[in-house]
Amino acid sequence: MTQAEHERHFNDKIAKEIKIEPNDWMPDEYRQTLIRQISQHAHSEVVGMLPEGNWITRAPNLRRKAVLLAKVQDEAGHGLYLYSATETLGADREQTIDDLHTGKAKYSSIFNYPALTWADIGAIGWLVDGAAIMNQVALCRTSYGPYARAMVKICKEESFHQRQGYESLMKLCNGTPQQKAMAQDALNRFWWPALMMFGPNDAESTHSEQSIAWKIKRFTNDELRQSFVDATVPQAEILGLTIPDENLKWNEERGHYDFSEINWDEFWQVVKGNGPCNKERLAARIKAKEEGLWVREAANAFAKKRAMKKSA
Ligand code: BYC
Repeated sequence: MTQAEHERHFNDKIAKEIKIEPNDWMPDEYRQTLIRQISQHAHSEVVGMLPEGNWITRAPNLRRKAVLLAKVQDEAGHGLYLYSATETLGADREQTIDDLHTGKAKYSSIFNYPALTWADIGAIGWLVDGAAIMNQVALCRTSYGPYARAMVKICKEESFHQRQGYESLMKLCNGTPQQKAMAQDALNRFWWPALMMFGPNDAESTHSEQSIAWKIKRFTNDELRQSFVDATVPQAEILGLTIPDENLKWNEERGHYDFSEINWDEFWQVVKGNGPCNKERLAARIKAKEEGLWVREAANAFAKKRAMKKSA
């Protein structure tokens, strides 16, 4: 096939909602966009284990500890499916991880904020996993097969994560005044960073237009952010908590909540590496890679030994 025929065939598949699979011809920019987005998504899952992992030993009881442990393990699994999905596009996993460690690759801004109290763990489940689901349910229909299929399983688990966070906050909100105040404080600190997870405004989003044309993204950043606000405000009301935005108001005409402008300066500062925990997060990942070297070396040596035995 000529280049033009390949392109026609590819565009035809996208138009007919036929998934693009690893061995199919695809434009190089489509491949690079997917490698960028999926690897950054994988990094977010793995770095996302850090703020919560920090609370496993301090969970208030055995049940909460078991649930948190399971959630953090799920995030590790999500990272692994997603790194595998990038490998189906020809990316080298080692290189992908090095790009995170050198600061070349991004990961979600949200994980550069600290989890200061136990209520933050509830708020992360409710808001951070809630925002993640809003974005990821749409990605179950993304045009690249391995990414779409990974997202189906990930969304099922994220849904449990969101519920456990909400249930944990519900308990605090029905507890002592101090516990409720702790929940409110967590909401105050996590609300705006959660809205930032959806990325820059559509006018500032460099990749959205092309990614939507290729059906990698199904909705724009602002559309998903609005859906998240609309779904989350009633949940806050049930908890009896106040969303920290004095301009938050139901707009009858639009059929959506209006809300204040995000502090974009803060967002870009965090994305550029100047958030409260950026340096700490990367240092933790680099340390984990160095300390795990002997495991990878042992596994490789064992695999080599087995292969030699087999061929003998
Ligand atoms: N943080 O053109 P745009 C989770 C970057 S983890 C940092 O709109 P795009 C979980 C963007 O990369 C949730 N950077 O980009 C885990 C681009 O820079 P580059 C993670 C951001 O890709 C543990 C530039 O800004 N979810 O679920 O079209 C516990 C311009 O943006 C951010 C995913 O990764 C940000 N928030 O749209 C709990 C979902 N936003 O790459 C939960 C998959 C934007 O040109 N990813 N940037 O250097 C996506 O859906 C899209 O990549 C985004 C951004 C909507 C995030």
